[in-house]
Amino acid sequence: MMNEKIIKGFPHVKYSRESYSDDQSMSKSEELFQFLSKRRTVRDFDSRPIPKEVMENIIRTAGSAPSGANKQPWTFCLISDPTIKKQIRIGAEMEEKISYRSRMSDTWKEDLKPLGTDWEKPFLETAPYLIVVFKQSYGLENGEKTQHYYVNESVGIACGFLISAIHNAGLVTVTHTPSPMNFLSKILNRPENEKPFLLLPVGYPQDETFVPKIKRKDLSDIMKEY
Ligand code: IYR
Repeated sequence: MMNEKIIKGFPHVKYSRESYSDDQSMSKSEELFQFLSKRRTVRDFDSRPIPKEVMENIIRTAGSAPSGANKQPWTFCLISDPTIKKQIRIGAEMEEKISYRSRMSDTWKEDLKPLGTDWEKPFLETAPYLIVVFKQSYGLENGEKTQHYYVNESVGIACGFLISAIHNAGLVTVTHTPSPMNFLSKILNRPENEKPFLLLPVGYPQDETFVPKIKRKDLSDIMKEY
C-alpha cells in the first residue's frame, strides 16, 4: 500500500475520508444543523469544574482549523488560576465601564438591549476556565521573524471550531471582546508578535438559565443561489 508519496518534491499522504450515500449525507448534514442550532451564547456560569483533558481536546480541535500557508497563527491561553481570572475581570470591567459610558454609540447600546449586557462581567471569575485567543501577526522562530498570512481569517475560523467544540462537549461560552484588549497581553505576559483576539469563558450554565428570545435569519436571507 502506497500511503505516502513525493509530489513536486514534497511529501504527501493519502487522503482518507468517510464516504456516504446521498441519504446518509442528507441525515448527517441535517443532524449537524440541528445540533449546532441548539448552541446559545450563555453569560450565567456555574463554577462546577471541568476536567482539563476536556479543555485540551477542545483546544486541539480549534488547532485543527485551516490557516494561511498552514502557519497556524494562534495561541490559546487556558486560564484556571483564580488570581489571574480576577486580574482579567478587573481589567475587562475597567475598559467595559468606559465603553458603556462613553465609547459606544447610543445606537450600539440600543442594539445590545435585547441581550441585556452591561459592563459587569462576573463570568470572568465564575467560569472554571477562560480561554484567551491570541493572533500571531507574525511568527517568531528562534528570535527570527517569519511571515504569517490571512491571520484574522485563520484565527476567526479556529474560533468557530473552538466554539463548536465547546458546544459539543456540553459546555457553554460567550465570545467576549472587551475593548481595548491590550491588558490581556500584559497580564498573560505574551510576546510582542501576539495580539489578543477573543476572550471566552467556558463552563456549565447555571441551573435555570434564560437566554434572549432572538431569531436566526432564514436560509433565503443568507443564501443566494446562482
Ligand atoms: N464588548 C461589550 C459590548 C458588546 C458588544 C457586542 I457587538 C455584543 O454582541 C455584546 C457585547 C461586552 O462584552 O459587553
